[in-house]
Amino acid sequence: MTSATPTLFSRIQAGDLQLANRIAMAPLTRNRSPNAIPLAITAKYYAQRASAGLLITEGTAIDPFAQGYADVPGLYDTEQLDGWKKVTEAVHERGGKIVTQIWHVGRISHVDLLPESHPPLGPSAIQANTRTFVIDKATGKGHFVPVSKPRELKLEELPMIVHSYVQAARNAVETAGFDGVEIHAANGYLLEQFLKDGANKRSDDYGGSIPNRARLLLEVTRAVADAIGGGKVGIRLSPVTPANDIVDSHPQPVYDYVAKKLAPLGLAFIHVIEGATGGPREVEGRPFDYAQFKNSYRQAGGKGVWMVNNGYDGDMAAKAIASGQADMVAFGKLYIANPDLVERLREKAPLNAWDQTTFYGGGEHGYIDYPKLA
Ligand code: 8OZ
Repeated sequence: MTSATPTLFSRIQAGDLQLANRIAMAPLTRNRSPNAIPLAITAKYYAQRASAGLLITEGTAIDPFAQGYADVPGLYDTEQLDGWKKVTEAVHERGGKIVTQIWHVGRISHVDLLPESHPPLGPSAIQANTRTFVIDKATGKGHFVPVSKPRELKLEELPMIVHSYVQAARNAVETAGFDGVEIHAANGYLLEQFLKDGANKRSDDYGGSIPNRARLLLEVTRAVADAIGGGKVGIRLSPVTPANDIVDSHPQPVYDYVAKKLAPLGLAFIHVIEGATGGPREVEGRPFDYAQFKNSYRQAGGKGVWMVNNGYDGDMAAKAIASGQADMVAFGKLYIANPDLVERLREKAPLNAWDQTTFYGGGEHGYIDYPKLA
């Protein structure tokens, strides 16, 4: 049997997940979960977007030390999981599929966001030159502040970090009803901080060589895959993003190594941010060969769906799928503004413009009030 060239609207199997099309909603931080609990408007927001082949939730903290921004949801206590259960039920009622992004921010946090004003946790005690979002308790207004100086995680604390990812993944699938998880290993957060030599200056088994720096990321991914099944697990990677002050001196061999080691884990998808997250697709001084990265994965036997992201429009996405450069495309800002993005792309209908002022924090406006096509 011959199969026709796939389009954005062709079905696809991603590990255990049967997806109706190749359009994903990218993970998008929205800061609308006070006390880390997803609200009813969050269920409505995701349900409105359920025609996506796959919804990937906003980054969701795996434990209290994983929190780095105000009003980000969690996966570590009952009320949070009850809130998420309503989200997954609403999405499933509309025939959608939803995974949650499991997230530890590492050094990108602020003492005001952490238990007992604890410093953020990082591979090394190096403060990032970036900011996080806090909400002033007195006025209720959000604003950006520099992140705090982290403390170096001790070698004997690392198994606890792995355990925390595993527990969050189990909670997500077994209690909250998610179809799987995406491990957040991108955008300058904990797993990428260990991976990249700009943030990791350790001299133990988790620093120095590429295998050492990749160790935590791979231990977490293996443990999560063992716990819930690799076919329910994706991972997000950003080889050259400058987001959150992250850099590696030689990203290509780092990511080719990671690709080879991920290949045997039977993952559902590999989600790659091409370029600077939410910004230019080319980053000055940081060349990277994405085709080589993908080949490294395929040549090592990796069968997961290759999902790409960053600045795609409908035409670029269609070309990426038709050419085989990618199996799926994740859209971020377009999904904030277009709940029915699948239908709009299919009909080549005009797209709503997004309103940047309502991305982070606030309520229904800019969240669940973008119109669908008539
Ligand atoms: C924007 C604002 C806060 C967090 C990421 C989780 O970049 C984020 C994030 C994005 O992955």
